[in-house]
Amino acid sequence: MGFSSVSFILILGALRLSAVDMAIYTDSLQNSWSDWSWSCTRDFANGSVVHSGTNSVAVTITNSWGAVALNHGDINSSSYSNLTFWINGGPSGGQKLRIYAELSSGQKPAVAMTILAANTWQQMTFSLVTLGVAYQTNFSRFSIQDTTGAAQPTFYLDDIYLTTNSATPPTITLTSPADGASFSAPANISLAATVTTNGHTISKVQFYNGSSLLNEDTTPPYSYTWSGVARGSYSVKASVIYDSVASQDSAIAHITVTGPPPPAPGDLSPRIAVDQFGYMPEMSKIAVIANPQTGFNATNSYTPGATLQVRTWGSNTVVYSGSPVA
Ligand SMILES: [Ca+2]
Repeated sequence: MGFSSVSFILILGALRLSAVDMAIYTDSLQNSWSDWSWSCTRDFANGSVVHSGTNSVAVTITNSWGAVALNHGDINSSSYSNLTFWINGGPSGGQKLRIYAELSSGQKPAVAMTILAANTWQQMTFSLVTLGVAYQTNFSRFSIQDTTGAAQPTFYLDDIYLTTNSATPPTITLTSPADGASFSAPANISLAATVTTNGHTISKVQFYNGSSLLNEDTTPPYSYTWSGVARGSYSVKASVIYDSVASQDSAIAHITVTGPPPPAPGDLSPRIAVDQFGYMPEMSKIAVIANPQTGFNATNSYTPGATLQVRTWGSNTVVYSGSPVA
């Protein structure tokens, strides 16, 4: 067991170290990216205006809303932070373009691009968060599109990459309650967490009891008072949601709420006790809920509450709980 655990950690470490940028275009399309452009002419082996190497992509928009679009099978974008490329406005310059990305499940809003300068290479970098495709399993396409509704002069693209997500994720610390803390029932438990953003955009902090969401807080200080907690053992944690969709959990605090046990069955009212009758203790028993109208006990009645429980007499353990049905 120990050997397996160590091996697993080493494999994870190797994977992290091997993370690299993904080339989309260098001197040709790379890594199975393919041309899904429309309403434009494009030459993926243009040799006349090149940023690096021997070739660039020459693009001429020929009709309104034409676009150079590059497509790939579903990519898990969690490994990447930015889409970056070099672009040159060619002899004319002045092209007005926008960029938008797509998941295989749908298109994301477009982002305007700076108007291209003539005969000048400039690097444009768009974060996957801005493009709406960060931390997704099905990032599949991006398009650089005309925004004028008309043909546009030739421009050039080169060195198109998805760059590795090397950013440190945020950290979150559950500052309250402490692990191992004990409370008296009914408890009002203060949950609080601090977040180190590490440059990320924080959406909110969520507080959980096990897998059940208790509450969430969008502004620091992140806190919530969990009220009226009954006796029992609980595992609570905080989770930070960042960059719209990514999350990071705090350590779990294991807490105990102590208090007197629920009253013995004899203290409950109204109640029905099913006697063992002193024989056949393994047999199933039937409890009769009655509201006699005549006879010796006509003055007695029973109205069931919202919940009926069956308890073991000695330990008072609830072995069955249900709601009465008319
Ligand atoms: Ca090149």
